[in-house]
Amino acid sequence: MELKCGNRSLDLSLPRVMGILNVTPDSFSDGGCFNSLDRALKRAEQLLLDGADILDIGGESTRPGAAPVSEQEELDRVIPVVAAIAERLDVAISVDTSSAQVMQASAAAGAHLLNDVRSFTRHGALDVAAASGLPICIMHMKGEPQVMQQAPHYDEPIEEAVFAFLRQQVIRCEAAGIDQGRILIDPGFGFGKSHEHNYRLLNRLEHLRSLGLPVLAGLSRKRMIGEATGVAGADQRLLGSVAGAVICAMKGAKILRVHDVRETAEAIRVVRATLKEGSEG
Ligand code: 8Y7
Repeated sequence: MELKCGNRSLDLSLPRVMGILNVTPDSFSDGGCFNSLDRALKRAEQLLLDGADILDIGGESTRPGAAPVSEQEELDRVIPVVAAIAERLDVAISVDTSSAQVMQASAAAGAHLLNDVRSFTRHGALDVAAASGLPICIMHMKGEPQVMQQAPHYDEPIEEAVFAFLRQQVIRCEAAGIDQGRILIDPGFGFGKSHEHNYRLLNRLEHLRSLGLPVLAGLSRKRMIGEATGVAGADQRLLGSVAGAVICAMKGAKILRVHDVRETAEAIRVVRATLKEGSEG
């Protein structure tokens, strides 16, 4: 299970850790501490030392209720960081964006993976993604971030809705010239989902594997974690988040998108050792 990522390749036979590198001033989880290029690079280096296999760089906050940023602002935040990391560090770079312009500039600056919570539905995004030749991650989301958590409702069981959505998106990607070997799928924890939806999806995560594509999952520090542990505050969700990552990895997720890389990587090493001795590895 090798994912070709431009000039790199990523072995996905066992789960990998993707570290989140936010370059937004309003990002809730790093308090906007890493805005300047220098600080972003330092943070990237640390994430690498901590055990990240991939860095996910994002300049637009997609948390519920977040304000959108202009395309120019996003370019200014993201591209210098992508270019600097591509030049200096030995790590796969993912860019979290919905903008075709940002995707194109990121690919040119040396990115290895395109991660779009809107599944390449914005104008031009799918074509740019196809032309980039890079792998992409498509994710289930219902509604837009500003409104998605207002009473999310599904007429069918959530796992069926997510499965059908992702299958449709895979067909759409293939029609645009992106073959399946370049597609990752993600259930989109927290994106237009209630507590029950999120946990039912987590409980049935292995069902997504029947689409035959590597699964990426992110539940790091999300509300669903705080709701289950009863611990308040996004900065108090470490243990719950690590537990969530371990569950996802045991259920077959190949990439875990997380804030707390050192702790998650340590836990995932136990999962890797376990899976290695089974039929899964
Ligand atoms: C996810 C994501 C976010 C996720 C993928 C947060 C950008 C919200 N969550 N991308 N992005 N999957 N693929 O709390 O779950 O980190 S932003």
